[in-house]
Amino acid sequence: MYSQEYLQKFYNLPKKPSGRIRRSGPSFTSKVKDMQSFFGLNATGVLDSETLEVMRSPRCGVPDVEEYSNAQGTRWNKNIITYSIGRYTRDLPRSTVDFLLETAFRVWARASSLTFVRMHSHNADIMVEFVTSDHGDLYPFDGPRGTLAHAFGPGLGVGGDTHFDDDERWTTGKTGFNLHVVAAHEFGHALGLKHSRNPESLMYPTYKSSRGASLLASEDVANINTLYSKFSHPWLSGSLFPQLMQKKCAPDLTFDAVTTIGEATFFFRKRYLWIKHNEQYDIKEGPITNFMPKLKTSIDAAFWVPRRSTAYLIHESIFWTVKGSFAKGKPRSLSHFGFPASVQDIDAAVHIVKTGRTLFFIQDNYWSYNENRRVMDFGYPKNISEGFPGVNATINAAVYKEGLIYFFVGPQVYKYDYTHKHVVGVEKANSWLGC
Ligand SMILES: [Ca+2]
Ligand SMILES: [Ca+2]
Ligand SMILES: [Ca+2]
Ligand SMILES: [Zn+2]
Ligand SMILES: [Zn+2]
Repeated sequence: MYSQEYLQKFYNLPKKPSGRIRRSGPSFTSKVKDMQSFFGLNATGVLDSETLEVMRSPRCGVPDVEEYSNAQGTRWNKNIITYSIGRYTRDLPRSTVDFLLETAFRVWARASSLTFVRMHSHNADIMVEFVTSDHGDLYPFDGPRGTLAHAFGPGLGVGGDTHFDDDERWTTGKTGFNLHVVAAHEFGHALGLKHSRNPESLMYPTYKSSRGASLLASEDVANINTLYSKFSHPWLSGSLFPQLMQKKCAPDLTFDAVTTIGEATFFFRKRYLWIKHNEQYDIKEGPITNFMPKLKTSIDAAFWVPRRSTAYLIHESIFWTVKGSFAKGKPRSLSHFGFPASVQDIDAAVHIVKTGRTLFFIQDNYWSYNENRRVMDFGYPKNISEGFPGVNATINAAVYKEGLIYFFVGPQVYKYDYTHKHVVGVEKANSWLGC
């Protein structure tokens, strides 16, 4: 009896262990009415053909009404949300899946102050997986059609996780099911949005293959901004931090710290942050606390160890660890790396993937930390001008990309070939921000 199962799944019709519920019974009829009024049908409580047609439409697996027992959080308490893709579908090439999911996140990023950073980590906030039937949560999929996907609301563990039924045929177009459209809907749930009764809304429960180019209705834009309003533009809510607003294209702009984190690059200056998504032109910016509420200080140096999916953000003699998600605990002391107590300040830090070393720059000197053995290398500190011929200045920030180290010195960046030990180019620091 499909309608009973439908109402149990999506309208909280109680399951009777003794067997079937009478279709003429009061609880069943009232749930049919709930469903009919949700979809704008005549709320007769009778399973007419129109009602059955809606019930047979492919749809999202998230219920249309709240389960009262479910007291999970309704939003993330941060503006940087990380995601990671676990099991892929075979319906599309991996790179296509990557692109469709990334652009589905971008639908929400464009409409809000949220930003999404892709990681390759099991600790990411939103784990995306293609799975079939029973897959480890309490909501097994149902083969072709019916339920297409579901997502958990914000929270720890399974919170935010998004599952696609891989018994569907996932596509980029109007045949099968369009992965971009379904993913954008599910990510709405992963951010804390509920189903909408408005057929124009992206959060309408049943599948629609064609939608406007932006996917979002004005209702969706309003809802995401209501949910995350506290983080949207706090510096506009008064003139509390006008000094935090930065002009990224000022000719003398310098950075305190630069690092990749997942597939994005983070630029820190005082208590301000720019986040540039690699391969994308959109840049998110704002006070650091906007993105990471715990970080109420500036960042002196930062580095990323891809193998551990971990970023280290250093302020004076302490550092924070960002592992997978941006909601991690307390800062630790720099002595963790084996520095003598006299080291209280780091100018710049960079992790070299090729050698497994993290280099710390302090005035004229640098230190080398072995990340594999987790000890400081013997014989350091050394002089920067000896280790890096051509670099004779205090380094503000450093980042490693594709075999090159980029040294930020004042408003300039020295592109450094670490293998051949020489500077191969100089560019303006803020050219990285599209200036
Ligand atoms: Ca999660
Ligand atoms: Ca299905
Ligand atoms: Ca610095
Ligand atoms: Zn949904
Ligand atoms: Zn699931």
